[in-house]
Amino acid sequence: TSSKPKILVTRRLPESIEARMGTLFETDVNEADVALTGDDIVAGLQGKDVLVSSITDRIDAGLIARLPRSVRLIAQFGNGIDNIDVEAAWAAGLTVTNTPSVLTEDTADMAMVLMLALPRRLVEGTQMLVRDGEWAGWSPTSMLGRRLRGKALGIVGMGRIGTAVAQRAKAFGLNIHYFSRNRRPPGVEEPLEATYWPDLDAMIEAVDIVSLHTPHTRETYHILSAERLGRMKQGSFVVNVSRPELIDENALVAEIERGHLSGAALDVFENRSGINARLLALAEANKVVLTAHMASATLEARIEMGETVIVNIRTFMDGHQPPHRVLPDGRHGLGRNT
Ligand code: 8YV
Repeated sequence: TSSKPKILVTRRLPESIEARMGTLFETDVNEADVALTGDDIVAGLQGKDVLVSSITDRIDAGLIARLPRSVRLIAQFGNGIDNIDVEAAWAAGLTVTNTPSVLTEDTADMAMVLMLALPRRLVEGTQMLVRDGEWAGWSPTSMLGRRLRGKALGIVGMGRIGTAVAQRAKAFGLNIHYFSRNRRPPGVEEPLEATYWPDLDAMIEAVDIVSLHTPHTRETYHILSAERLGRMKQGSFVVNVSRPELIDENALVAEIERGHLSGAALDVFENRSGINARLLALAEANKVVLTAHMASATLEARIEMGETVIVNIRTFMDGHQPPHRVLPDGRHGLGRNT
C-alpha cells in the first residue's frame, strides 16, 4: 500500500486535473459521472482519506454520521457549499474546503450575458433567424430592445462575485446599488459610485434590475419572496446566477405572467429534475432566458477549481491548515441537488 492520500472524486473533472490527481493521490473517480447516492459515497469511501465532492452530492448530517472513520477531509469542487452540512462535518471532526475566487470573474461575465440577453433580445434574435422564413429583413423598427445604460442595478450580496458584477455593470453605464449584510469598507463604493442600501425592501423598490450574488443559507432562502417580488418596479427584471433557493420561483413566474415584471434571466432552477413548465412557457414567449447552471462553466475555471482542490488536499494531508477551509458559521443550508 502506498502512502499517497486516498481520494474519492464523485464527478468527472477536466482531464488534466484527473491526470494530476492520479499522480499525486490514489484516486478513485466516479467514471459514470452521474450523481452518487449516499450509499455509493459511503461504500466508495471505505479506506479513503478524502472526499472530493460537488454540488450534486447531498452531504447531510445523516451521511456524515455514516462516513468511514478514515475520512478526514471533504474537499468541495465548487464555491457554494450548501450541499454540505458544514456544522455536522465540524462536529464530526471533519475539515471542509471549497474553491472560491477562481470562478469569480467567469461567473460575473455570465451575469452580464444574462443581464444583456433580455433587453437586447439575444435569444429571440437567434430563434427568428433559425426558424425558416420568419425574418423579413432589417427595418428601422424591427427587433427593438431596450437600453441598459442608465438603468439602476440592485446587487443583493456584495461579495467577490457581486463586486465583480458591479465593476462590469459600471462599465456598461448602469447605476450601481447594493444590499449586503455589511457595508463594504471605504474604497469599494467610490470607484463604482455605488449606493449602499441597509434595507433590502427599499432597494428592491428603487431599481430596474435585481441580480442575486449571495450564498444560499437559512437566512437567504427565498430572499426574493413573493412579497418582495411584488414590491419590485413595474417592468423590472431579475438575474440569478447564484442559487435557485434565493427566489420564490412560483411567485416570480406569477409576477412575469401578470406583466408586473418584464422577465427574468436564470442559470439555476428550484426543481432541478424538471424545470417548472410555466417557466418554460415564459421562455418560449421570450420573457425569460434560461441557461443550464453554467455561469462558472469555463474550461479555465474548472481547471483552476481542480487545482485549488489539489492544493487544499495536499496542504491538509501535510498537516497544515488548507487555504480554503470553510467555517461552520451558518453559511450553509441543505439545498436539493443540481
Ligand atoms: C459549479 C457552482 O457548477 O461553485 C459553485 O457554487 O455553482 C459551480 O461552480 C458547481 O459548484 C460544481 O460543483
